[in-house]
Amino acid sequence: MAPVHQGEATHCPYCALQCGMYVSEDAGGAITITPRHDVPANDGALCQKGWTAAALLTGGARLTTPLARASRAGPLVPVSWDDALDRVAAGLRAVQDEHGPDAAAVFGGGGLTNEKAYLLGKFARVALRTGQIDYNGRFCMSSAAAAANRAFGMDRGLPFPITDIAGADTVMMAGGNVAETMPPFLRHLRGALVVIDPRRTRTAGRATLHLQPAPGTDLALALGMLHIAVTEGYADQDYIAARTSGFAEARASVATWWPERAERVTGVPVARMREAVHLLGDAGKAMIITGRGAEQHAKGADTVTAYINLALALGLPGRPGSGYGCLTGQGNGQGGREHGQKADQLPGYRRIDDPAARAHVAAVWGVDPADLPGPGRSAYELLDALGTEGGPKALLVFGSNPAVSAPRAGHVAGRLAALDLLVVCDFVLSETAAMADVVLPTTQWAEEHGTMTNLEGRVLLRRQAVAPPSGVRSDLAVINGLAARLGHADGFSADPGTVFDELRRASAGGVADYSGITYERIAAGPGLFWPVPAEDHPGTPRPFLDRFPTPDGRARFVPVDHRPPAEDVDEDYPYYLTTGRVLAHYQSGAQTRRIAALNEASPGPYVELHPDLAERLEVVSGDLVRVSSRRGTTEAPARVGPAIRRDTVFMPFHWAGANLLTNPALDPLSRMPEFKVCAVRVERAVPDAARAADARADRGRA
Ligand SMILES: Nc1nc2c(c(=O)[nH]1)N[C@H]1C(S)=C(S)[C@@H](COP(=O)(O)OP(=O)(O)OC[C@H]3O[C@@H](n4cnc5c(=O)[nH]c(N)nc54)[C@H](O)[C@@H]3O)O[C@H]1N2
Ligand SMILES: Nc1nc2c(c(=O)[nH]1)N[C@H]1C(S)=C(S)[C@@H](COP(=O)(O)OP(=O)(O)OC[C@H]3O[C@@H](n4cnc5c(=O)[nH]c(N)nc54)[C@H](O)[C@@H]3O)O[C@H]1N2
Ligand code: SF4
Ligand SMILES: [Mo]
Repeated sequence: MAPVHQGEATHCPYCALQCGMYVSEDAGGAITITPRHDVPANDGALCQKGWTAAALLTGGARLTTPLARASRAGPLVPVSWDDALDRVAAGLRAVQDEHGPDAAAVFGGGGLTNEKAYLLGKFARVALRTGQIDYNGRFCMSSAAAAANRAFGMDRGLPFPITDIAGADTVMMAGGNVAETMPPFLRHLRGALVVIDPRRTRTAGRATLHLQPAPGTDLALALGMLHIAVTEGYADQDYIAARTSGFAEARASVATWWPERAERVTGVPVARMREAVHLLGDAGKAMIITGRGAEQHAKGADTVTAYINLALALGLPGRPGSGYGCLTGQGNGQGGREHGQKADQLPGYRRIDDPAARAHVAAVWGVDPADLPGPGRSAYELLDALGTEGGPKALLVFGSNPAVSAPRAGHVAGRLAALDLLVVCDFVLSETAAMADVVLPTTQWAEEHGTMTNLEGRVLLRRQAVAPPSGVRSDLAVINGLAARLGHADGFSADPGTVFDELRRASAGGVADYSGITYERIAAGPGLFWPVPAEDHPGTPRPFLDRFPTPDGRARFVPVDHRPPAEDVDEDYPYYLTTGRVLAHYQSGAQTRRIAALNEASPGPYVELHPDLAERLEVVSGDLVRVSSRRGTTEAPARVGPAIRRDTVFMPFHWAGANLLTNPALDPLSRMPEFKVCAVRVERAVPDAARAADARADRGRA
């Protein structure tokens, strides 16, 4: 039977699983989404965000005309594209003339295609000649990336196909809640599952074993588990001798981390730690996977390193069917960190401070290597510097909503307001776009071609399936239009295929080598695993099988030690706040809060707390509670239940509120902020109506 034509084969707009889907449009303009079976990550499944993704293509929330303000205090009003782009170019030129090239800054996103991320990085370095570019992936992957680079010489989220996970006898998931963040991932979890999370999440509910540490204590937990593995003879001496360096130092670093000490720090009973080590160590094939829960800490890179040390001691990385990996988050979180929108990076996962890398990329770009700027500020440091003496005075945002998603967001909103010029490219009026001087309306996923690199490092083709509304332009066309106005009529094509061909050349010879990938090659099947150094190269599904891409070919143990959270609990702020995600909403919620079905599923923020704490506060589910940290205060309804530790409260960050509280303390290596733990005070809040009634009663008595 001939296959039924189901529309264009493309991929979901949201997370790094990049589920395959068909998108079709009928004569009346109605758009239908159906899952694909030829993409191993989802194999016919989608989550509710994927199913409802078409709602934003057609709905009234869509921006379809450029907007600008007549004055800083005036409202955003429709303007023509020429007017909008002229204003942006003039504003950029004005701040750079007065304060130098670094007065203009760029903030990118891990949702952008490889082509966009590449062209944005080139635009910053060549057209603006600014070093001030970073992106939201700094808030996402940076700790795992830094740790993987340090240990393996390469950061590819999963250095094996996702389908390998199904063959593992044991998977340890540290700080990942895939049942909500990538539901089709669950189908790949077939063996024993060990979940490490301060909350008994939906993922933990499926686990063989759930370890429930205090937020910010994974490092001690991993050190304790390595201590157990070593003392109980689970260290794989043959593997350690053949494939690694530095084991003696790592072993010495856990000598004093006897499990009882780790129990005192984490709250996880010694017996549970032992059980976890046995499940991993006795398995024929085993994997350790970290998510944001373990990584988004001021010690995130060392925490991931401690989990990698455990994996190396057990002989997992590079062994078929076993390994260490991290859950890349955003749709193109992987590719977005490879091609140059990161402050310290050039395309192909090259370092911007490496003279050979600068020479190679400068030659592709046709510029003098000496003219390429050096490394710039990391994401939070960049946002924190906006509008300050010596900091950027103009900011272009492509694919992020930092007014909601950045740590200490109240302060960040103040910095955004202090700019001379804020420009946001988006297809909805996000909270950040609503603050902008100029808003540029862009095309979306299903309206454009481009490549995405999923959590496995598989480079996929995202195909155009529907026509964009008139009035919008692609991000590439926006960059092209701005570059032309800044004197670069050439070198910034608006055609994704042309940009991809240049990206291939720029990445050639780098760690993330895409030079052998063509649209034709990835159009036929479910993508190619990088590196792909030649057009006849089959791609690299498992890059660590024979050697690690370090100078000596060995993976490196790096000794690390535990330290408390940057802000620990005390008398004034006696509880830990941790933050994360719910199934129905995506990130800052800019997209999903505009979709009715998702709002119905998850209508608003909440504070999850333990029944013991609820009793102390005299609140029941649904009562408003006030949560305060040293940085801000927010209120949300309580959700009371025994799934969370007594000393911890949880808030999703999809609504403004959670990030008014979070601590921007940064990891020294990755510059990751401490989203996953800060100290808070929790009180019963008096609803406005009750407060007003009390005030009336008081007046009545007076
Ligand atoms: N529905 C939905 N799916 C998404 C996204 C989304 O916004 N919504 N975003 C995508 C992106 S960009 C990302 S990065 C991924 C993130 O995917 P995950 O890492 O799975 O998501 P989070 O909910 O941020 O964090 C996971 C868990 O970490 C736990 N946690 C908190 N503190 C700690 C700690 O100190 N230690 C440990 N071990 N665990 C802790 C939280 O309780 C939470 O359950 O999801 C992707 N998928
Ligand atoms: N408290 C707390 N805060 C967190 C986290 C946490 O766990 N806790 N997680 C952090 C993590 S892991 C991440 S990844 C960040 C994400 O947070 P953000 O960076 O704010 O990500 P999004 O909400 O996805 O914002 C993307 C914006 O870009 C738009 N957009 C999407 N695709 C495109 C495109 O192709 N072009 C253009 N021009 N625009 C586009 C969307 O409409 C949306 O407005 O949040 C971080 N913040
Ligand atoms: S799991 Fe991720 S990629 Fe798959 S449908 Fe949901 S949001 Fe989209
Ligand atoms: Mo993320």
